[in-house]
Amino acid sequence: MKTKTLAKFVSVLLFLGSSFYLKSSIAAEFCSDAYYIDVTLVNGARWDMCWEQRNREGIVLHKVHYTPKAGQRRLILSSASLAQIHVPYDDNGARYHDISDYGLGGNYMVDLRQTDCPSGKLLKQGERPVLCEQVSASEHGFRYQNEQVKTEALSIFSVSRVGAYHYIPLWRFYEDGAIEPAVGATGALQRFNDASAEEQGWLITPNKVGLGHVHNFFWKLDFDLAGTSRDDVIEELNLQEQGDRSVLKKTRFNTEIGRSVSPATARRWLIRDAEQTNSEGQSLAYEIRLPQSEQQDIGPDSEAFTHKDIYFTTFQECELYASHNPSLEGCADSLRDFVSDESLLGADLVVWPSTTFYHMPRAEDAPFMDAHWSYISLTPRDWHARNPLSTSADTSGTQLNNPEPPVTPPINPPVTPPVLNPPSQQPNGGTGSLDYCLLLLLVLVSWRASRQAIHSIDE
Ligand SMILES: [Ca+2]
Ligand SMILES: [Ca+2]
Ligand SMILES: [Ca+2]
Ligand SMILES: [Cu+2]
Repeated sequence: MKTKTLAKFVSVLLFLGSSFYLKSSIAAEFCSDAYYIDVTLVNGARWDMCWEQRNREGIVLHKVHYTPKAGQRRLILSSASLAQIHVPYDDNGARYHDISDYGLGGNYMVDLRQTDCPSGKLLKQGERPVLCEQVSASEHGFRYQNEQVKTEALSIFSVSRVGAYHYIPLWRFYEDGAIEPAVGATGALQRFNDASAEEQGWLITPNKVGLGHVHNFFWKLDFDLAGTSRDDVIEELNLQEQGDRSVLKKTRFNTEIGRSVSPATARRWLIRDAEQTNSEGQSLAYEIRLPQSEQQDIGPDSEAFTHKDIYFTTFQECELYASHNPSLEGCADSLRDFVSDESLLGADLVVWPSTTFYHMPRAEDAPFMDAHWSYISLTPRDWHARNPLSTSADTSGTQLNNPEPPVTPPINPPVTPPVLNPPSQQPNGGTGSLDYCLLLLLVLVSWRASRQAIHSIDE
């Protein structure tokens, strides 16, 4: 009896020891424990990564790994950070390059309080709490008949004060592998003029114009899909009209290039591992979309890096910022010249997406303005062979040729007398009826709620 208890005790000790060893050995793989984030979400998906604080970029993430529920742990991003916040003003009185010329880290980084990070964990750089790690409900779940799943997302954010602005770089990591890099901008307006400048902004009090400006956000994403850096390829997808059909065109880029959004062709980009596949033989890929393409900043020739929305380059150690990059030892000054005709084949690729927010001040921006959010979208495409959140058998599309819709006998339209004056109340069920209004209201409310869920950060 005694030996049995002792053996049990020893085996428990061994188990605890080995799991501790395993965990710390993974952390020690790329960084020390203090800079290692390792979170398993409610349905079993896990995200782990290292972080670093730099004077210019602020928080830089390294070795971002995703493990789907009961799936394989794979590297997605070797490093990820913001690479510029470019803020040209309508009156041309200032054209800020906030990251390269000021910075998001060092003295610009704001120390966080626990109240800034409700039910989250503050991560410290030395003694300074600079990063908040939170887990919250996400809208990436699903429902089908009786099956329903609620999901969570891991959020990581910091706050930097640059001039009158507070920037909130935020990374959201979802249970299905999606990543949403975002930046919130709040604080106070930076520049004003009198009423004579009304065409370069907005009168926010009788003789005070808040000057209009653009925030161009650039990210530097070094994808090394599945841990291999030299077998990733870039493709652009465009949906083109051909008669009554739409055709999906895929174009592979073999040399460095800058590209722009194209809402009319639903343009998006894929970074795809040319070697490694999921269990169904499909290439592991991430899809990159720039959903906030309602506005673009195409600046003067001196700011040619604004002329494209996304750039694909080969990795160069000295290429750090989208603009005002230190041109030491022959390194180029901006994204425009990072694109230097180098071959993307067999190279370590870097993706530089951007998004634009035109900030037209309003009376409500004083004394402090609400956080306005800019974001891009990175979604797994065939990273899994099926939705990792469901265990149900897949019975969809078993008949690949979609059956013809059942033929219904033609109905002779009922003869109705012409109505001279439109009825004051619409018949039930038609557009404009109460049912329709209720439905629209419901859709609007749930859309607002889901948007708020993404971006609710208590400042
Ligand atoms: Ca790869
Ligand atoms: Ca290059
Ligand atoms: Ca790469
Ligand atoms: Cu602004």
